[in-house]
Amino acid sequence: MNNQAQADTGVRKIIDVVIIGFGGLGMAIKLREAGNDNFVVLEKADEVGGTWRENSYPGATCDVQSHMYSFFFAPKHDWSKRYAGWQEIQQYILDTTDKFGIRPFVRFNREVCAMHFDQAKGLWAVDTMAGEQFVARHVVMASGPLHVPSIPTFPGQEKFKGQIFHSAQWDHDYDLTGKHVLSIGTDSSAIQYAPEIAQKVAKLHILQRTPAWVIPRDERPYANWEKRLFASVPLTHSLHRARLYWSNEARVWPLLSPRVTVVVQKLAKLFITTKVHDPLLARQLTPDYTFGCKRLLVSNKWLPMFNRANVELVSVGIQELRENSVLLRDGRELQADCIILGTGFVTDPRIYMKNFPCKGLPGHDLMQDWKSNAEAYYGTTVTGFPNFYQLLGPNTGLGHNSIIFMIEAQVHYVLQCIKRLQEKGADYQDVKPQVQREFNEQLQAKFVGTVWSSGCSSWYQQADGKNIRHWPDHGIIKRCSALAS
Ligand code: N01
Repeated sequence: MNNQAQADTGVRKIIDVVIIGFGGLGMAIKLREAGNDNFVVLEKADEVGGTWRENSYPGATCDVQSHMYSFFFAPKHDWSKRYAGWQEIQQYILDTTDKFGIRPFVRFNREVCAMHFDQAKGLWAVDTMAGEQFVARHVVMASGPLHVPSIPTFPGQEKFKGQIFHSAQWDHDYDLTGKHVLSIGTDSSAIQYAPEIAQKVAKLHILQRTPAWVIPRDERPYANWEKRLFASVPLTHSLHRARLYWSNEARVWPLLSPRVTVVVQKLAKLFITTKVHDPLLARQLTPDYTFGCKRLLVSNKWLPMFNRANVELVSVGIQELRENSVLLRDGRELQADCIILGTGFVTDPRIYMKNFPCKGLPGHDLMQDWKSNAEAYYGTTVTGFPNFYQLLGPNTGLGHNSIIFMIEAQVHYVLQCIKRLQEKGADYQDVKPQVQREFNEQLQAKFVGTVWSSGCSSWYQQADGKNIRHWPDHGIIKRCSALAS
């Protein structure tokens, strides 16, 4: 921290809870609801929104239904369609922030650069790049796991005269109309933007390293009468949410049970062959790994896009970039005005942390503790880091249902921890190493026999193959467990 800045601002009063990142909106709302106004939200940017502020590529949509991708305690009755676009989701976040009076608690342009726990005082000191230090009893890390774009470089890149940008850093000033575009990656982001830009570019080459399993999207707009009904008869909204919840929850069966996987995988193959006219192309787009082992993609537009005359699948890697083209490893040279990187995000075990030192009890630095193995208790509390909570931490991802649901369960758990500490009158509480270890042993045992243990590799795993991303069970069980702990 800058000494001058520290002298200027001084050390702040003790705050009860510092929330880092705007994934903590639900946490902030629930703290207020519990009568706790002694908290701040540190936000690195100048506006709230997180993922939905940053990912503005064409077609950016949530692949979870809007009524499930919103807080139970902050419903929006008038979602325009089943899967809202990023603008509508971002507007929901802005509206919810204001509706619950959270904006005054947000400190914008405060990127956290270090934090450490003072054991003698039982307090966290949180330093920001802006030069302030916030001293707090509790810290909730809510900055999301996928935030640093993974940007590959290629031989000869310095010669390339065209445009290169990442899906999460979309260049909206660059007009793709009539351009020759090479798009790299065939996962969640690429399958959303590629069908949109295919309609305006002259040529779109899609570079595929690994095909993805894609399932249909049950999309439709909501009629005005439905919006009015949801708003005026809350029970109908609750029933609609319940229906969506259980239909999503049903999707976990193929992931947990190999026998069901086989059947669903056949249906997914059928989906490819019915949507892609060219049988050879359909084969190239069919994964050779078990359905659900990597993230399942939801789209009605991705597969039919390959029937377009101006779209071509490329299944070999890049040899080098040239001034106006890309040379492939098979010797083909593709004209290219623009390269779009749908290449995802940096995903080592520290994805759950920002790249800054976080020092807990003596001998504990989270960047080191999680260097090769990210573990937490219920994905939330971490041994050696008292009064520290992580939203969407290790093994809290759901492949089949809404992460907002997981956040709600975690927020409830954090509130319980805070209340318990107050009741005990203690300075801090920490998860016993043995409790965390046993929890994680049981959790990892649940992966055995599921699709996630079927051999494919993905960013769900750390170097030794251990899955540190997924909750290997039903969402409902997660919720009950989190509440009981
Ligand atoms: O990134 P990804 P994403 N050369 O890492 C390929 C969330 N999300 O941005 O599979 C060639 O999944 C890579 O190939 P391979 C969601 O959690 C949510 O698409 O590694 N190819 C893969 O095809 C998601 O999981 C929504 O062989 C390269 C792709 O690029 C997460 O974001 C929407 C390469 C990267 O896929 C990330 O999705 C969008 C290289 N050098 C995203 N490097 C919702 O709707 C990478 N690839 C909620």
